[in-house]
Amino acid sequence: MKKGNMPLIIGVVVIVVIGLVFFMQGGDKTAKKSGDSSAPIVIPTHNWSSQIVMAYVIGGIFESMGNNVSYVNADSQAVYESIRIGDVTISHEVWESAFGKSFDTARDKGGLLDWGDHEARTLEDMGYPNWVVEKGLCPGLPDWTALKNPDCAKNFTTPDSPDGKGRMLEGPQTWHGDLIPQRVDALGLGDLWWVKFAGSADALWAELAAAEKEGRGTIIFNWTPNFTDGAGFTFIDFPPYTAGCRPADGGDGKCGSPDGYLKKAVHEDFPNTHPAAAAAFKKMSFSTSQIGAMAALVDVDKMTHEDAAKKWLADNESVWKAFTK
Ligand code: TMO
Repeated sequence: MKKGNMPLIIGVVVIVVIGLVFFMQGGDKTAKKSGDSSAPIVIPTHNWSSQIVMAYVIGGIFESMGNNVSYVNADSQAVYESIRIGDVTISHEVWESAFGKSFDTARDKGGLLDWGDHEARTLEDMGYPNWVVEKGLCPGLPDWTALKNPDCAKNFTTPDSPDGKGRMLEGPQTWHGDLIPQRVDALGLGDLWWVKFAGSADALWAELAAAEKEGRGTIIFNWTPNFTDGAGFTFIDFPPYTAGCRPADGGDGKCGSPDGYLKKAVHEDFPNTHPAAAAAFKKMSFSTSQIGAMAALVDVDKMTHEDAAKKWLADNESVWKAFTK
């Protein structure tokens, strides 16, 4: 070997070693390929089934793109401030009726971006299983004025009812505060009805089963999309919602809930730190039947939220892979 070749050989070796180091870094951090940070995308979980399953569905989609994900259990009102300041990265189920006000407040302060709506529209309101009317327990429903009839209200009393009033079982108070008790009073129903808050979504479904077994009427808070879609549940027709009709917005409270959006939101830095994941999340849109199915895997089929998400992803590859392209 000629002495004069040494610098060339050393040069080639150095270039090969540098190339190998770059290759290996790229190999174990696949997110690099897309330009996304390896910092975890923080996804919140709340206390109703579709939201938790969808958290793992979206987390699974991000992971398939090479991203890191972490999950944090968060209060469903306070989460918008957490996203605004960057402690949480996204929200994938902003329900207009329950959370629209908290969402607007955080967006207006700056730091939280509206990332578009799902295809599904939403309704969050009081309603009843259809057998309540089939059994003649409250003729005239779903028109709310049927609730003014004392012969209706008496069929909804429970042992804990004050003065024998009919009971309405609202969801956890963190969802809507005093919205429903205020409405009951505003509509002049307070002498016949009282509102109890359930501790969890599961307590609502347990109430449906208990009332049917006991043959008494029941009115619970429920929503769509949910596993109860198409399963014989009817929402009560209250006077229509109009902007500003709620006491929290300065109104008299004599109104039902809106035909609402189901929105997505992100921290403002997300499109910079994770451009590929942010682009995929922007495209994500789930339908009423897709979201109902996510809830049913847990509430009907009794799967864990994580297993439900894995099954949903396995059964719907063509749906979600389109979001990542
Ligand atoms: C926010 N929720 C779906 C429980 O109404």
